[in-house]
Amino acid sequence: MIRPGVLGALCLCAVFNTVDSGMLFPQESSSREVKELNGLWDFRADKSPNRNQGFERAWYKSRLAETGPVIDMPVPASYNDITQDPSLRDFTGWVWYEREVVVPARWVADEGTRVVLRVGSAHYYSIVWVNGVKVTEHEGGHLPFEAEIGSLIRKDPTTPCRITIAVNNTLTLKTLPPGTIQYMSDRTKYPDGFFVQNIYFDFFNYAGIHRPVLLYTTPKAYVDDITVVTDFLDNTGLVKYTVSVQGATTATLKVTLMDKDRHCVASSSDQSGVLKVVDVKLWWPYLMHENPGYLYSLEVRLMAADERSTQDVYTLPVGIRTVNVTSTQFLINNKPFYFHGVNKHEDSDIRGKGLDWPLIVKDFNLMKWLGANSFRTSHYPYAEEILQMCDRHGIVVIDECPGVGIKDIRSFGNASLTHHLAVMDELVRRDKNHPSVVMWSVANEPAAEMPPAEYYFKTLIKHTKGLDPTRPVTYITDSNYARDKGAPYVDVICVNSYFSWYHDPGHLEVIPIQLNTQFENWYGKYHKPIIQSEYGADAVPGLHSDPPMMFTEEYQNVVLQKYHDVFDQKRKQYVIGELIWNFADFMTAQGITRVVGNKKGVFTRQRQPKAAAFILKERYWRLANETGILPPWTKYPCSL
Ligand code: GCB
Repeated sequence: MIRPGVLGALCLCAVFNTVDSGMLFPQESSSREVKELNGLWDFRADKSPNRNQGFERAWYKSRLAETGPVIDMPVPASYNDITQDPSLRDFTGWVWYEREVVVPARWVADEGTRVVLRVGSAHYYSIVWVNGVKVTEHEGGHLPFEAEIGSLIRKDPTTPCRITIAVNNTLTLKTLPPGTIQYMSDRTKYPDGFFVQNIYFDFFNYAGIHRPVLLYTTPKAYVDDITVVTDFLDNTGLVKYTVSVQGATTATLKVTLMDKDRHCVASSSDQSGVLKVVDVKLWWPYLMHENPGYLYSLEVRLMAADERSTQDVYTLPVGIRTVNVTSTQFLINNKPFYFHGVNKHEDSDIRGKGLDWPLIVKDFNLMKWLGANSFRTSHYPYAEEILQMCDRHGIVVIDECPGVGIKDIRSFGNASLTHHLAVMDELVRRDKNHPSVVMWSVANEPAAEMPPAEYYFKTLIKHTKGLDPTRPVTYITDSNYARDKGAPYVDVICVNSYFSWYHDPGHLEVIPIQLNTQFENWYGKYHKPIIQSEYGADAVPGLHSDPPMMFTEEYQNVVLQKYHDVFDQKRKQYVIGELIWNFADFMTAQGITRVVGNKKGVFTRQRQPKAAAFILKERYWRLANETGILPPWTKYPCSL
């Protein structure tokens, strides 16, 4: 039985997110300002038995500190690992954040300024108030949401602007990812009110405000969205664009495409059109070209009606490239691309899933050191700041939505599907312009053999292709090739397998035959290119044995090498990529198969290499030398 308390408020406000406006990444320009609200917020977890006291007593109406004891909470960060309180680490329910902000007087004085409050992401369900007035709510833990708050802060310009955000991490059968709340009623075993959050995925359900919160301004008439699709013909690049403007009845635009040196290469005054770029510099992946990640800048100027002054200006980075899939290849700019990359998590000590620049830059340095040219955003959309890094560095991305752990047949119902479609709308809206994103992944290891999976995935994939006809769509399967209901609808088959680990543990000798059979079966049935989207083995750093035994660094090495031997045969045919599970060790729920987290990283959680990192580095640089066009300084063996 599910008690109304924890979930009641969730259901009360379960409106689906609507995608009726753009979600351009906030940026400063001559017409826009940004004020970051990162730092310490007041925080209070609602530990009342039904988790509903905050709503019953309207904690949003006054300062949070007046409702009861508050603690300091950094934003962005997960709250779970910040204190020594075990009940907060494993908390399920509503937590409350609050911060007072001094809004620049000119923002308040100028009625012609839109002031927008934006949350990069908060896990999982959020409600936002400004000075006690609700301004928005949002379902979903990995994508941004925002609200225009200008009129509210202008009501009483003398008081500071008080922002209250309530966040609930409860997962139900209809959330993405799904989960269930289970109450234990046997009073001989469990205390009164005891319940657990069950999840069907293998990472810790970190919660809180995970990405930056900020205020930004735009003029009343503003550039609301830009969509670009790129192509090329011989030496000419084609940038098809559409600009959407809000707050103006007619829009006079100046659209200018500039190269890296800020020279104009094409321009237009139309709201949509195709810009032609002579002698185009294409966007290439890292290690595939000597100048990877080349970005043009698309400056969109919204002019006042008399065309003499600019009302709004927004500049979008644009990489010109194409993506195509054949029955045996993945083509970027019509050249075969082989994914030699990693699966990641947003995960680190203390911060949990909170965005952290030192960690992001370190991870990029490690990926480049490894010779990785790609990663999958397992198992949810990552911060847009990370995709911007990928655009600039030429790291190719398979962009995954939070459809992980869809195992219960009740999570294939209409309400779940409607929400899943809405999440894809939001994901594509946010990430459509990133050249690094080359494929959408709509789910990871769903129970794809269940009868409802066929309708579910057919609808989901068709919908995603409708949103973005330019990128292939996949989901990640671990189900049997003969029974997988969704596979006929994907463009690329992505398969996870853990031979000699979850199957035949300890028997490294089965890997060649089982992996070969896996590939032959999938290709034989579907004639689509295949990515090994996960493989690997846990290794506790510093644990050694020879002959290799499970959980030692040697065993992890041999698993990798045996998989690699088969990849080397099959990549000559139809295997188009290999993504190691995982880049780094990461936190999971506690359980008998996890020793303080999942240890399949080739780096530790603190980003130090295990022996496997060196095996992978050798291989990836060798692959890059075979498949890419490397500048001399990166020739293998490299000195990076
Ligand atoms: C998988 C999952 C991933 C797990 C991994 C493992 O198949 O997709 O989330 O962490 O296996 O290590 O069990």
